[in-house]
Amino acid sequence: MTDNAATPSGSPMPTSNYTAKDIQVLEGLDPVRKRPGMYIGSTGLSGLHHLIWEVVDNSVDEAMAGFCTRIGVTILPDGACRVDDDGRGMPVDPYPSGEHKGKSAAEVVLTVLHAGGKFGGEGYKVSGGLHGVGVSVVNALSRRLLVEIDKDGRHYRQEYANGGSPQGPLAPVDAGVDGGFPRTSGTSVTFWPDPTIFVAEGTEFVTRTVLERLQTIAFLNRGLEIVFRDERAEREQEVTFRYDGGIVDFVRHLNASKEALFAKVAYFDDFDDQGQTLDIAMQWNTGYYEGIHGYANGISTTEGGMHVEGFRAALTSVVNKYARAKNLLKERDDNLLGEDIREGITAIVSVKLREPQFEGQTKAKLGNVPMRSFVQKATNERLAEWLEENPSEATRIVKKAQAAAQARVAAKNARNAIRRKTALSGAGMPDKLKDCQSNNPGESELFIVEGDSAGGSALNARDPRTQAMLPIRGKILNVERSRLDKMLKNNEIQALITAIGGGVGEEFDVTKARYHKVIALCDADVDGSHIRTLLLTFFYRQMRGLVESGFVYIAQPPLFSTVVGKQKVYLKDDAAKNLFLQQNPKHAAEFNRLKGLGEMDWQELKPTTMDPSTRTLLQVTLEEAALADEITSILMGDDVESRKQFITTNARDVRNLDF
Ligand code: 0RA
Repeated sequence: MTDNAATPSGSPMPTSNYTAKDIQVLEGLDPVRKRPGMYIGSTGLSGLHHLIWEVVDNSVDEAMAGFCTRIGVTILPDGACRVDDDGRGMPVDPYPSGEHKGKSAAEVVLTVLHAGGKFGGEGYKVSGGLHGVGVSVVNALSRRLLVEIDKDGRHYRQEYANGGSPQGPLAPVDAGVDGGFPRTSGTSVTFWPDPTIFVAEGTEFVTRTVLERLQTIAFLNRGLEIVFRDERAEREQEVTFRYDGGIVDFVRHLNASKEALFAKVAYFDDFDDQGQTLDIAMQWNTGYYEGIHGYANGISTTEGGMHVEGFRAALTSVVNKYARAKNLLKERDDNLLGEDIREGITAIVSVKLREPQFEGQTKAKLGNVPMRSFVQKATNERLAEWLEENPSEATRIVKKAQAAAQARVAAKNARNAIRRKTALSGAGMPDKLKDCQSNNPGESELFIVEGDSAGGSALNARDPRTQAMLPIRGKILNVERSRLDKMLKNNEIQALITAIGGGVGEEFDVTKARYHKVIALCDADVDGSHIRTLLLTFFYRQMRGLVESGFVYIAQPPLFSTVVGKQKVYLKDDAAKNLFLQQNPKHAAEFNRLKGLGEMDWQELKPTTMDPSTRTLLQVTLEEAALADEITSILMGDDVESRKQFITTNARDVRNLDF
């Protein structure tokens, strides 16, 4: 097939012959350079990395077709990216006739928009291409691109410059490619992203981004070996991903920091007569949150879609049917709800299909309607079988769902009780709350104050017109470990919910919040930081709208005071103290370390921490609250190993834990 390749005898054609074609090619790829966003989403870092995914997807397609076992992704010392594989090698034979007569198939793939995949007759059944834009887009957005193909004992190469202009034809040469591993056949594509395209955020690949995506690809393609190499100075490293368990390993990986409900991972796959496939793996953990991760052709569908809908519907019906059949659910019992069954689940629902339609806000929702019944039918049959074959695991699943159902009912009762209490007892505000006089949420602030003694000086320091105060005693209940029902029985939490006034959980309504600043006022020590983290976790999980609206703040009481002349100066932290010393090198007076809010009198607390005209507040972003949540999960969750590891790796940087 290849002896009649592009040019006989391997002598490169003179470049001048290429000028006319150059212009054609550049015209062909012109739309890509004019509107890169249309093809790769953006010209920021996400678009830059899109180039890698596009090239890798071609090699993954070759792997899915059964011809490739290893893929190398290398960031070269000069910042280029090389993707090589041990597949059959891109086709090299010349087009016998037509518009592209005489050009190699590889050149057409690299220079003609949307020419990928479909050439070579058969093509692939399904394509992993992100939006299938093809490798010519990568060529168009690179200042230089080198393709090397090993095939039938020959090594071919061709180079492009300035957004896809061929510098000669594809031709066999003597020297072999310096790829990630030895091979008898395969393809390498090395590209140098064009800095005139990726202006805003540059052309530097982010190791973490690449590693994460490659690991996911390896999980989704069982047995495929992906070798990542970073050859850039100071960050040399090599990482190999290969999962012989595929998405079963993926589920174990996701559950690794949690306590699994049982050791087995349920797995099944299926395909239809059009070559569409599904792979599903799942395991429950003892936690309370739902983690169903959908993929379509290897792309994460974070907004769900038809495949996930089909899975959820079948899961609810299969588990209920099983529970009835085994009399775990009695005749008089209500059916388990989907949310009860999904509590603590970790699942991967991976489908491959022709022409995926991506919809939704972020184009991350699978829209192909037939996928719903395909997944639903397969899950109905295969999961039912799995439950029959694994009765002890099946029983644990049902029991956990029943516990979740009970908790759901209890939580509803607890919520109703709080609501009734609020309705009955006048304004219904908690006894501990020292409310402000204003009824205008826009100017009202709620200080959540750690400890009673602190409450004393804060009470005097506040402006009673706009500043309310709620003292919190001890550590509020850790929300990760306890279900909503228990949490709602906790006095501190009840007081917090009632005081804020917008409800809790899914029903939380930020438009009903009584304060537009909710301020955590905690000590600058370890206990204070713990309470702060727990508060943020609570807001993140149960009053997310409050965080999203930017209504959550952290007060910053000073850690040091010192005297300058007759004036007392307060310094927020070590950094502020160091800066002060730098600016006042002759300063000799001692620094007082303020141990806690309790030690400050109200005359100190007011200007430094509470008076809006002199204080500084830290506004909490959703990301910070999410981070607090993550830290809480690790620090308070059941998995001792993760906790140990987290504390060990972060011990030197405790400030990161300190919100
Ligand atoms: C179509 C047909 C053949 C190989 C490929 C595509 C192919 C494309 C890429 C892109 C990156 N790596 C690749 N590996 C293979 C087979 C052609 C033949 O057998 O001659």
